[in-house]
Amino acid sequence: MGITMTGQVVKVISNQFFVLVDDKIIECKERGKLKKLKTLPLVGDFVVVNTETKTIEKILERKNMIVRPNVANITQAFIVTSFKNPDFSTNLLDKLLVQLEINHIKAVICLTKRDLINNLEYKKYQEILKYYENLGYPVVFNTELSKIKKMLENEVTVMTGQSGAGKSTLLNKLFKDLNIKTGEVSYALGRGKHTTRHVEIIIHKNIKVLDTPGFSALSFLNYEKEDVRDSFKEFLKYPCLYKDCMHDKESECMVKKAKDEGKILPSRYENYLNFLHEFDTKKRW
Ligand SMILES: Nc1nc2c(ncn2[C@@H]2O[C@H](COP(=O)(O)OP(=O)(O)OP(=O)(O)O)[C@@H](O)[C@H]2O)c(=O)[nH]1
Ligand SMILES: [Mg+2]
Ligand SMILES: [Zn+2]
Repeated sequence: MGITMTGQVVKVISNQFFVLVDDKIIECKERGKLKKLKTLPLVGDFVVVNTETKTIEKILERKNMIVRPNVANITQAFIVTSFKNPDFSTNLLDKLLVQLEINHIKAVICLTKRDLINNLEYKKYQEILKYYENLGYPVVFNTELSKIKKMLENEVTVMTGQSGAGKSTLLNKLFKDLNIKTGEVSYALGRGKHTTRHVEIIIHKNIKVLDTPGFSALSFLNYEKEDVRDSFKEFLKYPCLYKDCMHDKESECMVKKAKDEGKILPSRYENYLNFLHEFDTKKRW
């Protein structure tokens, strides 16, 4: 019957699951048992595998899980955000931050392509970036390699952000002479651009990083409006008369007052309202 061992899923390609057991990658299938339960293994999942039949027998309890990218058991996310190509978007940034807040995952804002904007353009962003930093989100540039490496130590970090933002480029710079144990990183070369096709864990000493395919849109699980509201951490500093205030059409709203007084970044409040109103049109977010 073979033996069962515990390992971590490091790559999934359609229904092939690459599981790291000790120092070896075992290519596994699952026997349909898990599919019936509608819980297929995700990259990052700890699973019990039968090393002889090469089947996944069981998924161990997840610490957390997010969608787009579809990964489990992460401790930190790097939101890779370019100033240009693709353009900086506070909307995407805030959407990702909400998702991470709801799942209690630490977020780091990692900026790329500073070289594509001039100092004058950069000035516009400085205030915005300071605001996020004050909220407790560290801000780093993709050129600060040793600082980034330190931040990755002893964490399971997912690189997330728009397609083309520079996630894979950063990882290549970080691990130049890395002999990746998890097998080769797969990139498709197209028009001078690397495009990641699937999520994969890169393991290097005490660092685990997940490279992920970028996205151009985001979808979320069924969250509650209230969870989205409470993910905007700064709103909590301005308690409203009514505890269930959604800071929308209500009068005597302290959040709106703070926004009018310039204490809340306008784009943060605007993005919040956009997200809130998406609930009304889509009934889910
Ligand atoms: N000028 C400039 N170009 C960069 C920088 N970082 C990445 N690039 C370029 O941006 C393009 C896209 O980078 P990738 O690393 O493939 O982007 P990605 O986020 O992995 O994209 P997906 O895999 O599609 O999600 C490449 O041509 C890189 O050379 C940067 O800091 N400055
Ligand atoms: Mg990539
Ligand atoms: Zn309010």
